[in-house]
Amino acid sequence: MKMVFRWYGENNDPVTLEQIRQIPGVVGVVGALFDVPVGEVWPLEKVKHLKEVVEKAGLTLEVIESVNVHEDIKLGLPTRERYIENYIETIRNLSKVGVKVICYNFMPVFDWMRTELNRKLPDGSETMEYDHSLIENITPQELIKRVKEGSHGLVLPGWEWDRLAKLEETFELYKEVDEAKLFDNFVYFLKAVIPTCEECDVKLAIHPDDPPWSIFGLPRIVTNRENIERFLRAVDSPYNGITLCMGSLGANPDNNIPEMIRYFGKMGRIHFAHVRNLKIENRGKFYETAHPSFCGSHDMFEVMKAFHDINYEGYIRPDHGRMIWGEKGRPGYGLYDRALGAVYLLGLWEAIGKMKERYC
Ligand SMILES: [Mn+2]
Repeated sequence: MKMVFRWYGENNDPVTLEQIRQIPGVVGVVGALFDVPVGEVWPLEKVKHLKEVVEKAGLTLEVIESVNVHEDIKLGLPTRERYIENYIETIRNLSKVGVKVICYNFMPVFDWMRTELNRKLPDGSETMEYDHSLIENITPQELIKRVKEGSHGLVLPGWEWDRLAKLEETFELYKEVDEAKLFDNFVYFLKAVIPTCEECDVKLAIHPDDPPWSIFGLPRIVTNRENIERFLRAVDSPYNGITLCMGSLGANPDNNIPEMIRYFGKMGRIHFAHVRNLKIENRGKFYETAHPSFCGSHDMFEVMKAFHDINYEGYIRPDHGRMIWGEKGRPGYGLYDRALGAVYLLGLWEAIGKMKERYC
């Protein structure tokens, strides 16, 4: 297992590479280019520069999150061909600098979704919350406004305000796209890009839908074991894999996370993992907690044990953390709580390994 940490890039992240380098056990960053519009090719020069900056700080850049998929591909429009070609070109460019895994998602219109970005917890920390009953009572436009106001002026990943400005138009187009159609469009995309992944030795790792259910009537198809297995089998290549994000899948109590890790791990399809905890208050309502088991609804020991048992050799990163110790920054992506999370997960990993070696 390789512990990595998400970083938003020079002049785009209040957290520095030097700080990340000092978190014990973190070997690399999960990076991205944020100044390339969705659907365009990531230029080789820019990718090379990012790699150099990261390596100069003593860290690796082997995972990219995310290369976002253009809406026309998800909608299955004729214009998708151009965007698929661009995606293939981006895969090639990333392979040239040693990138091994690309995380992406196939969520219509919205990326990850929260209804409150700065909920105050009793200990004074701030965290993100999702409440489905709220989603049912506001318009997508109102939701976007809410997220924008809570983001402290920083662009959030997957929430490009320009793109979201054309919301009515996009919703209109999705009237023709149900889950079955979206699935077909997804498989079409995979069939087109996976051969290049095989050739370049870059693994695709889809991020599950967050939260793992439909919002605003839009279809969502990466939400549980059954539908994940379906597209893994539809394009049956080890390069067609997943990012096991337990924060996303784990918002639905019907998803058994350790069981999913064992199941997809045995298939050899988990290439990247987001490991974090959350507290489910009732079905459809949860907030993000610190990583330890006693803080949330998940047993993190069982999660890390499942990874250990499958001899997981891929990448893991701590996920959204709370804002603590007065830190100001991008919601979910402060330094301190994620650093505590990384070290906690590494502690579990060490204990599980040594228990097996010495006492079993
Ligand atoms: Mn995630």
